[in-house]
Amino acid sequence: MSYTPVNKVRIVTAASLFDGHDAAINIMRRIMQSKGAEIIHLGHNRSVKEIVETAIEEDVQGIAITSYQGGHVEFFKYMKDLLEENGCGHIKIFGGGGGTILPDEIDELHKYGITRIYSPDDGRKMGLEGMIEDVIKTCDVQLNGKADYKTALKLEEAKDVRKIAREITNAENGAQSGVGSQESGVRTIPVLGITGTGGAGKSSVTDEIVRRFLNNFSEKTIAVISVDPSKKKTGGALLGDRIRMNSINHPRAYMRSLATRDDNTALSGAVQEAIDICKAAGFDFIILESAGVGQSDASILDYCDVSMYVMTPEYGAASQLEKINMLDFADLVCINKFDKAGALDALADVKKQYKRNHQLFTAKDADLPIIGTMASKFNDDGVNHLFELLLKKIEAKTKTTFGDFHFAETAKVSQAVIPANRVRYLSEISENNRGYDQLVKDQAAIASKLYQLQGTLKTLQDSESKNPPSGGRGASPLE
Ligand code: B12
Ligand SMILES: Nc1nc2c(ncn2[C@@H]2O[C@H](COP(=O)(O)OP(=O)(O)OP(=O)(O)O)[C@@H](O)[C@H]2O)c(=O)[nH]1
Ligand SMILES: [Mg+2]
Repeated sequence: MSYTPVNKVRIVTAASLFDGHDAAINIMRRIMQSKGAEIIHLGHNRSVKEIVETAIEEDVQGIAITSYQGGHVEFFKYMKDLLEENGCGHIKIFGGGGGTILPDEIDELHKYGITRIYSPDDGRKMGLEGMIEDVIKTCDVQLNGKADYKTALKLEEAKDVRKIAREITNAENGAQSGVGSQESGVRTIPVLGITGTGGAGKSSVTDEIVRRFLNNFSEKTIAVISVDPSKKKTGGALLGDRIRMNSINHPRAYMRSLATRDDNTALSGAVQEAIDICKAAGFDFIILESAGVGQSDASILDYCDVSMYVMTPEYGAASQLEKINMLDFADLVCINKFDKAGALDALADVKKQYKRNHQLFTAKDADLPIIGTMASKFNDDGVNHLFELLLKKIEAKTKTTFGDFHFAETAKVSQAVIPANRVRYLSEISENNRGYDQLVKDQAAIASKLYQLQGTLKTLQDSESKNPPSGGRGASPLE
């Protein structure tokens, strides 16, 4: 009979540094999710430091890794060392790497304190499900309670993220955090709520905002609370937002992923407490990312001071825009993936709809808080413009400034590295060249025929001049 965990099991998964072999860990994490676990997946090529920092910030029970790159003994031992050094030896480490991890190396790693490395033999005996049940059973421990760590946090972090993480775990599991909803002192700590359709680029935009915030305000700290959906069928969740967050591994940044734990919402029931905990910890700015939402969801508004709706140019027909609730309320609308065809038309349509919703019929298009962005492009002008508007909105709505900020004069409009009308440029060139090649071939065939005819004509003329027809006018062979 399959094992049903008593506690919510949260596990960080990744493939090791310099390792692109991610098929095995993707299989393992999907089985874990199907057994009700919440998986914070980091993808491949992840360093020990990134993985340990994530495990501590996310307050997980376990880390599960595949490693095929050959450096597994050093990799797993360093992971154990780093967890112990930071007072987090309770986080269990699991791994596998098929035949690349030899039996005596597995013994060595187990003796060192790695919870379990699974060999191909284990796979044969236990089956994939058996191995995963073993991982989940071992991780099925209660994490609630006061975090009492024996050593100070050695990782470079502006705050003791272990304690913040544990308070959020307590809130998620229904225990009182005791933080309350008041802000620390009289400071206003702005909360930006980001919502939008699934896959529109909410996390990518969040990452770009975090990067600009950390680069521009060298003393300020930021917390990101990111929500992804739980599956109704299994209770498990893929908390995948961290894959997009390349700027979050920073001493002044904290990130926590939350599963909705309810199939009908875009947010977790612990969101308000998580925000209060981050405020009490003294972060200067908090971003809340919701799970992907449909047209009607606007629940994020209850939790934030400034809200942003992220969508893409592919929303369907213009009439679909009339149904989107957030176009009534969002302080900023971000049309991401502006590199896609039809982006400029989408921008014009959304602006038209926004004007109707807000009765702003005489407003200038340029003054509307609707920006086209390409979050996947480095230093995108659209995102720069979005960040500038965001700071202005925060100041206007919460009277908070983070410090001096000089806006660089940018084009304010996203320019794709390859503009939409040039996306097919290379195939157009090759189509053109192939067409030209064909034309040359056809012309050459015609020329060759003509040449043959000309040759025949000449031969006949030559033979005629050598043997003129005797008497009278002979018929020319060409007549
Ligand atoms: C599939 C594969 C690839 C695919 C990877 C696809 C992908 N996205 O993952 C491709 C073709 C891309 C590839 C590329 C390369 N590969 Co390759 N690859 C393999 C192969 C055939 C299978 C690995 C695998 O995924 N197995 C499936 C898993 C589920 O089974 P398993 O490995 O037996 O693991 C068992 C347990 O350990 C356990 N387990 C494993 N992980 C985990 C994790 C957890 C949490 C748990 C609970 C259990 C568990 O589950 C299994 C149960 O039986 C192996 C050879 C082999 N036959 O094992 C080589 C192998 C790993 N590759 C190898 C090499 C060298 C490469 C390349 C460098 C080749 C090259 N020169 O380009 C590149 C590197 C790619 C990169 N960027 O890192 C070598 C590594 C040698 C070494 N380290 O000493 C191997 C061993 C082949 C060989 N004999 O030379 N590879
Ligand atoms: N073409 C293009 N792709 C982008 C852009 N921004 C993000 N993406 C890609 O879109 C995909 C989804 O991005 P995410 O940032 O994970 O989107 P999300 O809205 O957070 O997704 P969920 O949280 O799962 O709803 C990823 O593959 C990104 O790399 C962009 O400007 N242009
Ligand atoms: Mg996301």
